[in-house]
Formats: sequence, structure tokens, C-alpha cells
Amino acid sequence: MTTDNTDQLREELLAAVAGAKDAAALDEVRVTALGKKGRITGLMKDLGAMAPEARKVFGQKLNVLKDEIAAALDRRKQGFDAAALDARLGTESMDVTLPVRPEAKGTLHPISQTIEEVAAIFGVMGFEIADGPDIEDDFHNFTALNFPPGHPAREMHDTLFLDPAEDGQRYLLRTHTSPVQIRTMMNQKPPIRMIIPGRTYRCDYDMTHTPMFHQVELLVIDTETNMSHLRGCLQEFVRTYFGVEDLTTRFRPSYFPFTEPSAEMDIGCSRKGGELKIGNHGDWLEILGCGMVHPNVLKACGLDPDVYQGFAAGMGIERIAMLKYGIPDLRTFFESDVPWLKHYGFAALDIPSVTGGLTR
Ligand code: 2NL
Repeated sequence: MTTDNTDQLREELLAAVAGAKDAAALDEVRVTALGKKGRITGLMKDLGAMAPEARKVFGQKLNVLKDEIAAALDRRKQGFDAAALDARLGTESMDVTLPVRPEAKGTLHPISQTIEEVAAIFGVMGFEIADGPDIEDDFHNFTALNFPPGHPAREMHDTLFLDPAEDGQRYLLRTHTSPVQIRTMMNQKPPIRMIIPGRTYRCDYDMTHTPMFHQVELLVIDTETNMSHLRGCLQEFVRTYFGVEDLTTRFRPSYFPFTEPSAEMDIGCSRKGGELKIGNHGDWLEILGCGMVHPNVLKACGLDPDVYQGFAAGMGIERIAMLKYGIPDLRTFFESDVPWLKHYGFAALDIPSVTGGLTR
């Protein structure tokens, strides 16, 4: 073959590139020109048998031709790709007004679900939800709650303290949600009916304790509130929460610095065969602590104990969630284990209400 043939070959190949109907046809042109047995590749192989001078001239010409054809193939390929994308975009569409994807995987954590349920039950009884800071001072967490300075109950709480502050205060992570009630009583005139769910902290970690856990407390302050109101209210709560209409309750005397008298409330259960069942089966399960607000607590908040009385109660949210939903291990609540969340989690839009039936 002589050097003159390259011009003709160029024209032929460029015409073939331009004439290709689609991407498949174009690829055939590529193989014909640049493939292993292609026409340009064949000419390159012939170079070896040529005289050095001629090989140099012809080699350069072939390289230019090869680059030119490769570029033409590339341009034409991009044209086909763009046309294919346009065609696809023309047939595909997305309706952004469609509802949330049914296969959405997110679930509500059992802690959130339980707080929603507790809030729904007390909401119907006329309680309001309140919250407050996780970082508290000694007054709101202890002193106002009738923990005298140096009282051993302060140590019982295994308090997590922050580094000493510039203002000389010893700030801490609240060991219960009670400081929120103290703030409310100091700022709001009775009657008060409130529930306070939230995070609490204690320096404790084993099978049944985590350094952060959740509590819900309730507080009622009025002029004629007594212990029978306390019992009726809490009984109504456990019956609705556990879905057992005639669930029995039992009160045992107890001690908290902030209530007098203080009590612990048990509910009926059975432990036959190692399985715990809530209901009137003869056995008892401790569920919460409660009592009449101590006169010293009322005084610390500027309320006259001769005019106002009230009751309060507190319970662990993890505990009542474990009991209702059969979650065996406290520590799994905070492991962020996706299969666990999928198993114990709740549909995000399934909002609990007393009238709608709490347990679904
Ligand atoms: C428990 C017991 C309780 C309270 C919390 C309270 C709050 C104020 C005044 C009086 Cl501001 N009492 N809260 C009362 C009795 C018991 O919690 O076992 N919690 C997990």
C-alpha cells in the first residue's frame, strides 16, 4: 500500500462514521477502523516491512489519521448518548405529590413512643407538658427539693458534676426531672397540672442502669388536693397505659426527701413460668414512686403550704417501655442497633391517642 491511500481511507471512514445509524452501527465502524484486525491497525502492522525513511513519513500520516478517526467516532458517540438520554428523560417522570414512600425504613424509638403515650393519657386528664435544662444548679436539683446540705440522699443520686464554674456555682447534670417542677412552681400560680418527661443522669452503669436514662414525673398543685386524688389519677394511668381495664394497684410506704407521706405503687402481675404478665394474677410489680409534695418544697417555691397542697410521682420511661413491649435488656435502648430499632420501633406517623386506642 502506498501513502496516497490514506486520504481515500480517511474519506471512507469519516463517511462510515457519519452514516452510522445508531451506537451499535458506530461500534462496528470503530472495529473496522481501529480494531485488532481493523484497516488502520493493518496499515500500522505493515510499517515494520518498510524502509526507515518511508516508514517515518507514513507512520506520522497514519498516526494523524488514527487520531482523527478516533475523535470523529467519539463525537458521534456523544451525539448518540445525548439523544438516548433525551429520549429516556422524555418517557420518565416523577410525581412529587405522591405520598411518603411506603418502604420508608425509619421508625420511632420506643422511648419516644412511650413518652407520646404517657403524654396522650395525661393530656386527656388536663395535664400540660413542660421541659427544662439538662444542666442544673444545686438549688433546683437538691436544695429546693428538701435535700439538706450534706444529706446522704444527695450521695444516693450518684450525681455527675461539671467542672467548677467561674461564678462559683457547682453545676450538675440533673439527677431527676424534678428541677423543672421547681421552676414551674416558682413561676406559675396554682392550679398546676403538669407532666415532665426528659433525660436524667446518674454516675451508674450495669445491667439495670445507664448513665443517661429517661424519667417522667407528674405534679399537681391545688388547694384541696389529697392522697385519694393521687391514687385515682395513677390508677387511671396504669390501666390505660397497660390496657388492663380493672388493673389493681397497691401502695407501700416509702421515703423521698421531697414528699410526705411517700409511697411506692405496685400493679398486679403474674410471673408463672418465668414470663411476666400484667394483670390481676396475685403477684405484684413495683411501677412508680409518689407522694404528697413536702411542705418544705412548697415553701422553697414561695407557695404557702397552709393554702396549697399537691401530689407528685415519678417513673422510669425505659422501665415502663420494657414492661409493655417486652424489651429484655435496658442497655440495648442506647446502642443504635438498626435491626433492634426495626424490631422495637414504631411507625413514625402512628400517633398514640387514648381515644384511638394506645396499643396498635
Ligand atoms: C421514682 C420516684 C418521685 C417525685 C418523684 C416530686 C417532684 C417535686 C416535688 C415532689 Cl417538684 N415530688 N417528684 C415524687 C415522688 C417520687 O419519683 O421512683 N422515680 C423514678
